[in-house]
Parts: sequence; C-alpha cells; structure tokens
Amino acid sequence: MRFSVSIPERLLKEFDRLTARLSLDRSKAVRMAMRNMLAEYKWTERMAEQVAGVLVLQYTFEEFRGKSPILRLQHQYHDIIISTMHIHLDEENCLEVLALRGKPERAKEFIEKVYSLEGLKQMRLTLVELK
Ligand code: NI
Repeated sequence: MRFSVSIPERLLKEFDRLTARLSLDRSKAVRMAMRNMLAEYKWTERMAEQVAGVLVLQYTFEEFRGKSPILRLQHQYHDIIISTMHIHLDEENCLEVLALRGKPERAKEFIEKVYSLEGLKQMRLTLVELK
C-alpha cells in the first residue's frame, strides 16, 4: 500500500542519511521501523500479573512549558511510577527516565497518554514481566 505522511524536513533528511548508510530504501526502512514499534508494544497483549521497567522520554521543554502535561500525568499515575530522573539536555530539550512497576493495564494506559503528548520527540520502553 502507498500512503503519505507529514514529518519535519530535518527528520526526513536524517532518516534518509541513515537508510543510505544501511543500504536500505525508504520503504524498507519505514517497514522495519513500524515492525520494531509493533514488537515493542507486544507486551500489552500478554497477561502478566505485573510489569516493571523503564520509560525514557525525550521532549522539548518549550512545548510543555506552562502546561507541564507530563508532570500532571506523573501525578495521576504515581501508583506505578516508582522513580523519576530528569535531565536538562540543553536549553530546549529534556530527557526523563521513569521507573515503572505495576499492573500491565495501568502501565499501558499511562504509556498511551504519554504517546499523545505534544513535544514528545522520542520514547523508549523496556519492561520485564513479573510473575
Ligand atoms: Ni529539563
């Protein structure tokens, strides 16, 4: 299938540089990125009693200023966020590492809300299942 997407020019250039270095054409690279994202999210379909792990976020401070939605979310989900580390990367970028532990449904709910935040640049999730 063919589809069109809008992305920032800088991101596309960087992506094209990487895919050229890896000798991948753009379509194949997008397929791989989509599969990686789907694989990363697979754990939500399994029924572990508890999960634990880390969520790493990179976001622009400017987008969040005044509203601080990430902070509000963290207060809403204080029951599963057991630790937080905030790093000011430079004048406009922040990196945040959240340690999570709790029911998978609750973690999924939180992560889906984080995904929808404006200003989110990157997100990495590593979770283990606890019996
Ligand atoms: Ni910061």
